[in-house]
Amino acid sequence: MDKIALITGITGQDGAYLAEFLIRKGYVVHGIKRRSSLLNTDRIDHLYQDPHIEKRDLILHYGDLSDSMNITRIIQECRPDEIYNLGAMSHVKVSFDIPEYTANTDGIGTLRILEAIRLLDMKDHVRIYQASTSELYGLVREVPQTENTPFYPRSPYACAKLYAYWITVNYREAYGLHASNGILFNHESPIRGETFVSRKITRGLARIVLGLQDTLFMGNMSSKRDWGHAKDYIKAMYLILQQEKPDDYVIATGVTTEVREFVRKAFAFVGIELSFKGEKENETGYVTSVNDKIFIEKVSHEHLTKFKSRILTDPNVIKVDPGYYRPTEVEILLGDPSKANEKLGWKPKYDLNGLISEMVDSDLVLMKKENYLRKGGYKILNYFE
Ligand code: NDP
Ligand code: GDR
Repeated sequence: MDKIALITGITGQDGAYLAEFLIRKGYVVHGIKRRSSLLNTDRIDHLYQDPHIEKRDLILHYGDLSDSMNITRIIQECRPDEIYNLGAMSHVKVSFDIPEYTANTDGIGTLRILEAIRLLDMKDHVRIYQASTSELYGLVREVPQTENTPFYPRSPYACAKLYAYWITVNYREAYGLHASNGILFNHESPIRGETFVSRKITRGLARIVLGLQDTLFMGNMSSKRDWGHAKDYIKAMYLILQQEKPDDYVIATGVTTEVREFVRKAFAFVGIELSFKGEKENETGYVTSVNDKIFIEKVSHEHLTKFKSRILTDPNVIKVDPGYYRPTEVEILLGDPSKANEKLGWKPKYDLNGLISEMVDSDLVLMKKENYLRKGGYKILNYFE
């Protein structure tokens, strides 16, 4: 019998990679997608199968983590062996604008799944992965952070995830559920949501070099993150559920980098050297030199000439908009993945340079397409945040 997995948040970055990974392993994957006025299944389109096909390995259900009956019914219908709870309002800054919704989805949503399993008497049959986060460490109590570092959440998102973390532990201890937390540090990819900082940078860079945008406005560039690749991190989720005993694991690379340095590295991939000057909202990132050969190879000769004349009038490609600051910031995250290394045998394949170069290349392809459409007189989307 094929194993059955249920993924909440299957339309998101991690859900899409995990679904592909599990299908390749022979699983039948069920996913929960939200009703939306526009199609929201871009990331899993390549996995989609016509509902009229008989033995499908991807089956989507309409649902929402705020709807207990819906969640209970889906679990009852598909009777999964493994549940990956990845669904969440996952943007830290946005959680300050919609704190109640975030608590309901990210916090109580987890409880709804756990209670459904208890109610359906499936606790001996199913294993649950909870998408916990390094944001739990917030105002960090120690560096690096391990499974034993105390939590200090700094946003409504992190507070909601704190509840989800502990209710997962509680159901494990109280009812013997095979329920585990993966405390994942930031992980990115070419399909990362456009408003997270990594993707905002690689997308903005691609638009700037192609003349589609003049400036990239950033928030706090001094914060530091431990960035990995989502493809590595979804493997850790799978490994966590293959363990005989449920447990909680930090998943990280063990390297931390400033946002400012991420910007600098991304621009260097297309041959642009940046320096930064000024303080806080007066800080700018300006072009100090351009390597013609790399620029032409990655972008084009035509755009090199245009970009060079543009920086003669204004070399400042990065500016700060305090609108992107958060009321409370998480300044530094650095994970110690020793436990995952030892117990799961998990090690990331990508380093930061590999991640950034893949993201830059992918966004260049995407924005070249946009540029081509624009030149042909077709409408292209605005990217307002
Ligand atoms: P995304 O934002 O890319 O995806 C979130 C998914 O959750 C989407 O499928 C979204 O649907 C869905 N969702 C949102 N609200 C609801 C709801 N009310 N009911 C059901 N589904 C909902 O996140 P990631 O893939 O990056 O992250 C996956 C999980 O891991 C999240 O829980 C996140 O908080 C957590 N996490 C992520 C980290 C990272 O660095 N990426 C690090 C640590 C934890 P739709 O597509 O319709 O919006
Ligand atoms: P984060 O990711 O908050 O760590 O949460 P994000 O990429 O949004 O921010 C990382 C850091 O960059 C700073 N920053 C900016 N951030 C955004 N989004 N936009 C900007 O313009 C900008 N300028 C600077 C931020 O202040 C922050 O310090 C992500 C999400 O995926 C969560 O769901 C997940 O739990 C954590 O990672 C681990």
